[in-house]
Amino acid sequence: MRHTKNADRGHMNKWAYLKNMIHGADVIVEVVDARDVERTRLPIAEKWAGSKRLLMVANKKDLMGPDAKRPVLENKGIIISAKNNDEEERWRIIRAIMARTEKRPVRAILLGYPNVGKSTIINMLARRRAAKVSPVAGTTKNIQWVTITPELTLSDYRGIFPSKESKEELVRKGALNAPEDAERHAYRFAERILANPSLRRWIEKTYDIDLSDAHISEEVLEIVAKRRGWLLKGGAPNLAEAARSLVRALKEAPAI
Ligand SMILES: Nc1nc2c(ncn2[C@@H]2O[C@H](COP(=O)(O)OP(=O)(O)OP(=O)(O)O)[C@@H](O)[C@H]2O)c(=O)[nH]1
Ligand SMILES: [Mg+2]
Repeated sequence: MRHTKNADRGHMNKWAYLKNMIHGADVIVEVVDARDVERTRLPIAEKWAGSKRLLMVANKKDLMGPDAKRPVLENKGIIISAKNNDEEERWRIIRAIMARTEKRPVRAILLGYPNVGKSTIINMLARRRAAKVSPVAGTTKNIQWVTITPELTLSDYRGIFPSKESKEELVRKGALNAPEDAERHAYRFAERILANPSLRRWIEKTYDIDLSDAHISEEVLEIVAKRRGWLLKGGAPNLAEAARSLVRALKEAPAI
């Protein structure tokens, strides 16, 4: 009994804490993935923030495929590529944040799915390596306030996602690391690759392989393993290694 009660309270606390953070901030920057805006939004945070204080920033523009449509953003949101450290983009974000409130100085918080690039945005705005960045989801653990201008202080926040989200969806979005489950996920991804011509072309280019003879997921993994020389002792392709590689590579795919 007691155990259940505590677990429930722990769950409540996580969201109550977030709600508190949102209420304490002047502006909430919702960072989404430019390749999949609709499915990387955070409805609960949007609701708690209210549209007036909310700025939507779609990151990883550089990973969008050539035929990708320009994402539709709420409320004059901004599309960027934080990795490029572009000074003009930097000012566009700062101005947009300042425009969301009349308060000075401004305290803003960055929210978003794990791995969408919140810490990269902090570093771009701070023009220095203020926050730790890595391709591993869940890198940021603590709140860290960084001074951007005399009138703007910013913090990122640990990556969050709705509690109903499935593990597979999270892995696909790069929001969950699942090395132990890589194989299972990779088989599903391989199905997507076979079904989606532009994704297929991208994988062929990335691994320098030809998938025209591949019809089932296992064949995709086999071709990847052979091309990379990942073989087991008897010479059979190391599908587990190929699976892990594929899951990693897909974080950079044009369509996620
Ligand atoms: N291609 C590309 N990669 C990016 C961009 N911005 C960030 N990344 C990469 O995305 C990965 C995650 O970046 P982080 O800034 O650590 O993401 P985060 O949202 O802070 O992640 P958590 O702290 O884990 O929630 C890193 O490998 C970054 O280099 C971008 O504009 N383009
Ligand atoms: Mg981070």
